[in-house]
Amino acid sequence: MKKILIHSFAHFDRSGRVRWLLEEMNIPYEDKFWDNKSRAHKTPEFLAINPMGAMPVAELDGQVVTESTGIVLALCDRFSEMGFAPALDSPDRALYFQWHSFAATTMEMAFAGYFATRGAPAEQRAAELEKVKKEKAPEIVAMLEKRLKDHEFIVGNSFTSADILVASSLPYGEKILLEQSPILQGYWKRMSERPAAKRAKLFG
Ligand SMILES: N[C@@H](CCC(=O)N[C@@H](CS)C(=O)NCC(=O)O)C(=O)O
Repeated sequence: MKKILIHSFAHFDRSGRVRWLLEEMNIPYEDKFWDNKSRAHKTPEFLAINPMGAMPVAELDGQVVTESTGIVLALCDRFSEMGFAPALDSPDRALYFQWHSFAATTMEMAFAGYFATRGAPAEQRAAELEKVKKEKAPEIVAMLEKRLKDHEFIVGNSFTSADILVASSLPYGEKILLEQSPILQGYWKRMSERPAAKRAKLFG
């Protein structure tokens, strides 16, 4: 495979998921940073790459792939021998898909209203966050705790890209999920202290 190119704003956006996986895999990649302050992602140059005007984008062997989850899954497939996804015939495979989807849909959607208040007055943001805390967070925390109270990883007995998806979504909304759960805090510490996560600078 040619050198992988990752388009992103910086280390702290969803591109960190892709970088974290590549660091775990020890695969070299190149970063191309776009300036979100000057809205470089809405210029014709970037829209020609991704008409959604959103990061991250990966170039894999000349193919442009968007969506952080899609890129992560594509890399797990491409380098399947590295075991960052359970094998096709593994009993863990179904739960691997479940947790990928849980992070990319359920967790993302819970915070969508809050994300949409970016730039709004502080009181409006706080009210939106309070709503998430009361209405959505308890069931998400319960779901994650059910698994993580007695397991090191979100699926199976080893680290997979589902851990990347779930762990990278945990700090959403000023860390309100983590605040509510020592179990999630323990998982978060285990994941964020992995050397590859640190090299990816996902968590600052
Ligand atoms: N579902 C997409 C979300 C992409 C997304 O919204 N990216 C943010 C940065 S993390 C972005 O580019 N926002 C700028 C915009 O949409 O204007 C993914 O997971 O890659």
